[in-house]
Amino acid sequence: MSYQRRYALVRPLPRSFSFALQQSPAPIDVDRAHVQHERYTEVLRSLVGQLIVVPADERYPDSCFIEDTAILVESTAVIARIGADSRRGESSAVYSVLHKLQQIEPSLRLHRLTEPATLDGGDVLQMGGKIFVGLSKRTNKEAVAQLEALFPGRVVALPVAAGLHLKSVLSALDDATLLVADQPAAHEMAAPILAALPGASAIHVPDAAAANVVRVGDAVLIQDGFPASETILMDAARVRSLTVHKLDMSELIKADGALTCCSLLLA
Ligand code: CIR
Repeated sequence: MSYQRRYALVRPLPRSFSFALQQSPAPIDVDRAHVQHERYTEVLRSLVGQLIVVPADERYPDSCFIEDTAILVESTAVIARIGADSRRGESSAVYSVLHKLQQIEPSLRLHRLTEPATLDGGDVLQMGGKIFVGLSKRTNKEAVAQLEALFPGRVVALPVAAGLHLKSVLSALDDATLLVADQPAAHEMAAPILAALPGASAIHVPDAAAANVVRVGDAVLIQDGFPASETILMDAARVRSLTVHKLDMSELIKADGALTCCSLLLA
């Protein structure tokens, strides 16, 4: 399968990012976070057909984590109801941008999850034609039911036993390769995914943050600053002839952000 993406949506980091939600409070250097996010944006711009920038919004400190606002499955966009109250309003600007995109992409269909569903895009992993949904503090069973109605036979729900989101500890390098943090809870989460995908296998990395990568075309974005995981990821990339882009996202990690969370990718 092709991992090419025609569009990527990103949302610039607001100055209010210093008030982003954090599982473990740590002071954030917003200037540095801004530089890290800009670099991420520029790398992505070089890899996709068109980069769409959703306007920043100071009212939402976490809004750079645009992945949580929607899930894009082929030509269908499902607008999420984000689990955290303080973030719920983030989805409307993304809806507006996608609605506008329909003018040039008429095949793009838009749906909205409705109350009482809550879902963060970070809890959704698409791999091998399946849609894995992590049941977490942010994502509930009602969201799973609404997704099942939209994508019959493709949705697999599983509990999030570690990390904020499903993809806080795992991600897809390709349709047959799951990257998984080498910790018991992450192994537990990976098991139903691998069971649902015959022929798929896991690559384990010691650092949870490094288990989250973004695959675009023949390139992969990985976290800088995790040397033990990097050796494993570089090897996996070399075997698959992938170009590696290393990104330092240390300030975004303080707000529990991973690489996938800073973009929405449309095939
Ligand atoms: C939050 O707690 O919602 C944000 N501080 C982090 C969201 C990260 N999103 C993601 O991994 N998809």
